[in-house]
Amino acid sequence: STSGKPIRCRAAVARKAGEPLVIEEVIVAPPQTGEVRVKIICTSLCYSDVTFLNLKDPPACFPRILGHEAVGVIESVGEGVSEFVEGDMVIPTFMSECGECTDCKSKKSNLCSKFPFQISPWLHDGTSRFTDLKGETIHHFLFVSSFTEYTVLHVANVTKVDSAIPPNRACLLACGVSTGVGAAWKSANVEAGSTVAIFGLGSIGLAVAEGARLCGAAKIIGVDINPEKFETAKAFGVTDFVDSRSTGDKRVSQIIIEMTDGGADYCFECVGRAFLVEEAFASSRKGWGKTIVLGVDQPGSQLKFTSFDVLHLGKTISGSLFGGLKPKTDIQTLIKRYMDKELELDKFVTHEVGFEDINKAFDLLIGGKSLRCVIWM
Ligand code: CXF
Ligand code: ZN
Repeated sequence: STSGKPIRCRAAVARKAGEPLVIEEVIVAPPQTGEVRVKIICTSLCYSDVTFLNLKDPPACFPRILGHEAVGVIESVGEGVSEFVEGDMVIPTFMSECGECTDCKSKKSNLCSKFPFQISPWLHDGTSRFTDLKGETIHHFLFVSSFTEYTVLHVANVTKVDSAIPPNRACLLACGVSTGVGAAWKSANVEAGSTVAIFGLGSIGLAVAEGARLCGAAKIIGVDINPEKFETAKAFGVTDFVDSRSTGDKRVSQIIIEMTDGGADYCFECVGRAFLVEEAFASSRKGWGKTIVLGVDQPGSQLKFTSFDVLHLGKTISGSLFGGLKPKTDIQTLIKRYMDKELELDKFVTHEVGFEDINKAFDLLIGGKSLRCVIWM
């Protein structure tokens, strides 16, 4: 058995900003107290991996093992771990759930305060389990680092899953699809018959549509600069489309207000641009309109809205990480809904490649050719 010993295996290492990942051998230390070592089965690529590969200034950090949408099997457990045994199928998550803090105990929050969300280059204790063959430390990413045959995770970042779900579907639930579906289901709590507007029809926007469709939304308006995305979007429940590049002298919000007789009940920003958040907020209905921010903008980006809107028009705006989902309970619910053929995960997987072709997955996503590309280890 490999338990208790360092493992030498292949990893795709981000060595320099903007450059292709380098597949090389690395050493993965055994799990420490409260940790597990996981053999990755497959991982998919999320746009955040691209964002952090391209980043030149902090929180950029190299060399680093990126990847955070994966599924794997427990290879060994550290001291004090009773939640998992060797052979368990698990999904690593960038959101932690200690189960004991005020946030974990509240059903209103998924922001664990014992192991807070951070873009840290380390595990929670400020150290790394990865070294290269020259002895240099390799950094972690989002407490997951899945672009490697083996990784080490804190148990607060691991959810056990039923091995009946195919791995190339399970991995999607670790980030993008759960974030979008969760935003509609948990953060917004979209009701049957309501109207929804989604800004940005990438994987996250389409996952919001899928969530809104499951919640029984009557009208789901997709907004994008690329009208070609509408055909794909129809399969995800989008019923109407606004091409934001050809609205004449009208603002997108004016068009949505006309389409919804006063504004959409729920608006979602899935791009990460402040002006689009403002447009989404302006598109939401007075009295009860709710705007949910999912997109990640540049650090320090500011939002502007009038106090009239907030006070007199009774609108609300909020954000959520991971769609407001609690990893250890809500991923199970999403798996059940996939198994019951309600949640459609298959349509998100547009490509699959072997680990040696991981850089092709990056090219496909950056080129707008893929939704989710599964990378098999
Ligand atoms: C994101 C969440 C928001 C900050 C950057 C990372 N997580 C996954 O893609
Ligand atoms: Zn992600």
